[in-house]
Amino acid sequence: MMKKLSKMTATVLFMALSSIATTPVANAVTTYLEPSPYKSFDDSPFKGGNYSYFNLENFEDGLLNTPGVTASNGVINSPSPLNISTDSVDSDDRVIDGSGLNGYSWYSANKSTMRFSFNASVLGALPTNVGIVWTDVGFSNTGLGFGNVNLEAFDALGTSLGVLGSIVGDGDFRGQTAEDRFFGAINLDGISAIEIRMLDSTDWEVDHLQYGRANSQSVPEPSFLLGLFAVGAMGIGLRLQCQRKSASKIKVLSRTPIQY
Ligand SMILES: [Ca+2]
Ligand SMILES: [Ca+2]
Ligand SMILES: [Ca+2]
Ligand SMILES: [Ca+2]
Repeated sequence: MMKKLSKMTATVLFMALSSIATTPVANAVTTYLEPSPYKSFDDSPFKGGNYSYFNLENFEDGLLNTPGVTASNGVINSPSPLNISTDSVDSDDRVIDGSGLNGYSWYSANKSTMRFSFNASVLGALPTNVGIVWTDVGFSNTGLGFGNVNLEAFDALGTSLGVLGSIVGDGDFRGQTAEDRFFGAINLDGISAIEIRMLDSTDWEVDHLQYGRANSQSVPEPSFLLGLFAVGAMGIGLRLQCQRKSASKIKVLSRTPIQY
């Protein structure tokens, strides 16, 4: 009888450990990157990372057509002699000269919110790193050319992963680029959507939507597994409790290189 119970306990423990070792850790910490100046993809905090895929939509073909993403709102803003408000990322017109007038951007078109949703089936898995460059605001309740930007990311179930907010703008609705800012979020469990909002305006632009899946192991360390054998099943409960507690953890980083 005693032998039978021990065998059963060992089997349960083995199954629990197998499950933990092969399932990504749930509720990873979300890191929001503090808005940073951006004149070309060279300024992206995501550049140089190790990804299983990475897509950059700069709208220069006049389309939102990178794989696995759809937008709730927005239209293409094209360069033209008559359109003095187009505000692309500076480098997209092939010269970093303080102007984005001759590139393409994505315009809010009378909306305060733009939601970009990612399709895990098309992409293979949800992106872990998502960023977008805010490039301009025109009319705003805060004042012409100024406003408040919020970035909110959502997990695979559509639950909010927190909000990053910042006042932006240079007081001008034309194509200057010094005020352009990168907003980004990282969550190793995957991001199903982002919303970028200007609740004080419906007249604003973004560019360089970028999203990739980082190649990073998110399974427990071998030392953790060894410790678990020592303390038995009670250790599993404690570990899972710790993971649940970390769900609400959000970090905001200033612009630092991301290492994977
Ligand atoms: Ca495109
Ligand atoms: Ca330029
Ligand atoms: Ca562009
Ligand atoms: Ca700008």
